[in-house]
Amino acid sequence: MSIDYSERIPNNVDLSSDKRLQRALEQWQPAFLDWWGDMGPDGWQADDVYLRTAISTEPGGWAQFGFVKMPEYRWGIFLADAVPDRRIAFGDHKGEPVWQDVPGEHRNALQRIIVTQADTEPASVEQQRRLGATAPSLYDLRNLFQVNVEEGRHLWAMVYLLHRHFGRDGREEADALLARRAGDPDNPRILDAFNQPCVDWLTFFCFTTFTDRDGKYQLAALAESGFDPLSRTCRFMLTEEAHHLSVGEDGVRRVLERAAELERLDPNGDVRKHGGVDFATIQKYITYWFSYSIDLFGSEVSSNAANFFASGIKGRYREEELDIDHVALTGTYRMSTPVDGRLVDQDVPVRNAMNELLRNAYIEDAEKVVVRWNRAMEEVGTTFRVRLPNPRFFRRQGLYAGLPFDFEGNLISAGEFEARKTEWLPTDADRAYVTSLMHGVFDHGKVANWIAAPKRGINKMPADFDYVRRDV
Ligand code: BYC
Ligand code: FE
Ligand code: FE
Repeated sequence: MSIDYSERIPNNVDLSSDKRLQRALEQWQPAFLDWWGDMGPDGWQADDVYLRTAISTEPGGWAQFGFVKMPEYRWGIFLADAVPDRRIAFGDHKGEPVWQDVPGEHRNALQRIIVTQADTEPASVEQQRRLGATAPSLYDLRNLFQVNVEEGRHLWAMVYLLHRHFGRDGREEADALLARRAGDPDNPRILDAFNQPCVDWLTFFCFTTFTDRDGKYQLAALAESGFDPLSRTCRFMLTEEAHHLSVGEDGVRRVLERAAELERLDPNGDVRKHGGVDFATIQKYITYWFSYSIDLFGSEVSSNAANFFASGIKGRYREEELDIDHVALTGTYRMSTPVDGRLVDQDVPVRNAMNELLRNAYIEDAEKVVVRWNRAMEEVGTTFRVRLPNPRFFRRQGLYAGLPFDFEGNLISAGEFEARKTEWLPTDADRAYVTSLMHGVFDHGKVANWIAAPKRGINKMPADFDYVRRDV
């Protein structure tokens, strides 16, 4: 379906046919723009940035590239096309027609999920707002801003659902989404990864690899939803998400490749001496963000998740297309559970293990990223290999929260964890070192010393294209 760009709020949901809704969203729009001005990218707001904008929801043909000033980006409301005669694919309502409106009995749960999803989008923009000043190249600067405007659009996607389907509560929640702040102790964002600082580019690349990847899996699970407007909006968001993941994966790969290059230059393989990020530090950043990101799947054993599944609100990854038991009332899932200082296998009803199943799908995908990074390391002739920690390591949510596990997932003493944690996690000194490397590089074709140049550009443009034109 094509998108109407003549409207104040571009959309493909026939917004003008519902004047009340249109007016309410047109009132929220200036508040969003104020938020973008206050909490969006710090600087560059008056500059031309080479951005893609969605022009239709057709697969493949939706992106239009051109120079845009960020505050003039056309944020809008885009749903993927409806699937005719779509049926609920799982849970207690399996086989029933999907809902176009919110069923009363599932209203609270749906609202909570939508608010939680929505909250992450502006949070990430806030976390990343000062990165522009230290971008390693104009190419990277542009990618940062592309991710930021699209996260802003994802907020619009959820706010539309809140306004359209949740009445006054929904409008209040939409306002609260512009009031919470990432990292603010008094009014923080909902999920903990979204309150962590993201002030250097190695963190940004780890965040887009691992935390945006949680977005991919959560959105995929919500794309299975029996609430059809949520499913359709998530399906379209997923098409945008792919770019965020590639920005992260490619970014980390370039930092690794540069480390390998500098390692070769030095007789002792000392990467830091040549101004690069050494492998040990890159590994620690990866470890940290992987652990924070797997926390985002919630508790291993969760009655919330069981209810979401039973009611048809949130499915598993590829629920509908996989040949699995879509009712899941009978199976059990074996979970390694800490009991009195040791790990014991316990069987839990499979519906209660839905968070863990989604996390497992995510981890499998993250392992593939690691395989690709390590293939690149092999190709450049270094012996270093990236590894993901055991999912029990360094957790704040769920069964393993706060317990001392080593990198391999063995339960150790609290004292041993304290003594060894600097082997696994970034120290203040590591962070200070990474921060010391961060200086903006904005000259044509130039790239910071600590990262390899990009292999190719955006939209078939050269890698050294001036993707951001400073208004000087
Ligand atoms: N931090 O049964 P539990 C994205 C809370 S990323 C803090 O364990 P449940 C993006 C939980 O809320 C995708 N609190 O979990 C990426 C609950 O609190 P209440 C975001 C946490 O409910 C990058 C309590 O612990 N989308 O799009 O089964 C850039 C016990 O709940 C955390 C979604 O998350 C945490 N990590 O599942 C931009 C999808 N984990 O209610 C964007 C929507 C749990 O008792 N959310 N808690 O006060 C959900 O489906 C679920 O809320 C969760 C948690 C999967 C997050
Ligand atoms: Fe997003
Ligand atoms: Fe994203």
